[in-house]
Amino acid sequence: MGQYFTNAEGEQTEIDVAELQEWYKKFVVECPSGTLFMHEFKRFFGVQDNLEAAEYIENMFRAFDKNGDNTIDFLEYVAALNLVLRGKLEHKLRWTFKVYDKDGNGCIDKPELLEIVESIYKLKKVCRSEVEVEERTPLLTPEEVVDRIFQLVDENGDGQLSLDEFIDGARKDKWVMKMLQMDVNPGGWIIEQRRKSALF
Ligand SMILES: [Ca+2]
Ligand SMILES: [Ca+2]
Ligand SMILES: [Ca+2]
Repeated sequence: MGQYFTNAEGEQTEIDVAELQEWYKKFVVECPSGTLFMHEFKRFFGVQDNLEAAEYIENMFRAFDKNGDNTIDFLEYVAALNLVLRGKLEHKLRWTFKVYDKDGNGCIDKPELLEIVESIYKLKKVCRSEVEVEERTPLLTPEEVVDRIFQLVDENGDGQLSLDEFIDGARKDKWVMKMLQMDVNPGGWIIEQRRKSALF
């Protein structure tokens, strides 16, 4: 027996009741008002004083906040966690696309991608991720990463990444996937933050 939720793709996903209760317990303990504001969200991730990570968290918050009322309610919280922790690759890529597409016009342009790549770089340093260490090749600058992603992914060369280009590009090219996976796989990052946080 489980509770059904509609995910970002409009599909029904089943969530185990016991797990849901566990999530809810954590949610109400940390968030008695039932809605999560940006500053609380940041506190849960322990980044309220970390300006470098703040931008990434703000993008993530916007992607979690489906109805755009600037708070995250329990359903949005569950939908987001369910996607991040268990979603299929394509769903994660769609979610990532939404995080990257800051102005929400349905395309990712270079400044949007650069902003994200830069904040991921800083964040990864902050979190002492293995991502950079495991790379034997010299680390590209964020600008170089963005240029290369556009070269590989912007198929029609219009300087914008559409959702289809984004998903196809990530699937076709291992390097692109890896670069995007710094964020495509926010699950790993969130699980890491979870240990430091009572909320997740
Ligand atoms: Ca909301
Ligand atoms: Ca955009
Ligand atoms: Ca394009």
